Amino acid sequence: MKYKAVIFDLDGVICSTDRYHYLAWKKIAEEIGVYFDESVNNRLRGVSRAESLDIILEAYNGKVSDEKKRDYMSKKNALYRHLLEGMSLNDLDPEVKTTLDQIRAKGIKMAIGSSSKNTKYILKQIGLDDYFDAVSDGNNIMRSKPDPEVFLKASNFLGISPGNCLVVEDAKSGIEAAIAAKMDCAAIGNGTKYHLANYDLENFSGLLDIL
Ligand code: B16
Ligand code: MG
Repeated sequence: MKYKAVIFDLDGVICSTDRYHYLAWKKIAEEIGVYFDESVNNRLRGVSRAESLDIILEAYNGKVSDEKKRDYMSKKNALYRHLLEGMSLNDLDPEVKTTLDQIRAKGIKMAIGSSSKNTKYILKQIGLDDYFDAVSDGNNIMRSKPDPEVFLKASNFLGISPGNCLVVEDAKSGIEAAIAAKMDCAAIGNGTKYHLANYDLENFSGLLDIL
């Protein structure tokens, strides 16, 4: 079997926290007074908090100090964490959990590869803390997607070479990161519209047809 491991993106793949990123950034964009919609939000998928703010500020005429940027980022994270607090085991789609369990039953290793610094908290909220064989996230990388670092670290943590890993992604930046890591990629949700991945999944359980 070609794939010995699957590396899952978190926000927008394992759970719908991409919606919470959108809501929190929308509030910040309103405070700054710049236009923000789903298409701007799609450019934030997979990129770090600081890079996300820079993308939002492209629409701003004027200079924003580093101190003010830190302020916006910490406000955004507080809004986002507040939304995460309301999450529970019910926010894990049964289709996702059943599919993960079936992948595990095949003897395939599983890891998370997320740009988020909130990964551990989110996994706890949906009851998946301690579920994955490895977690590579925003706390152990220097460069976020489309840089391959987060996925290469995940494959290293698992002890499985990149050529035997399949990445599952909803972000253009994430698909590009998988390609740069020389890993195959299955796109889902927003990620399918770019037709850049090896597979475009209609739903999460479609993974079982690949593995
Ligand atoms: P945080 P993923 C990414 O997570 C999100 O897609 C992206 O929108 C966010 O800016 C980034 O995490 C950083 O998140 O502010 O929680 O550290 O899609 O790579 O799982
Ligand atoms: Mg994502």
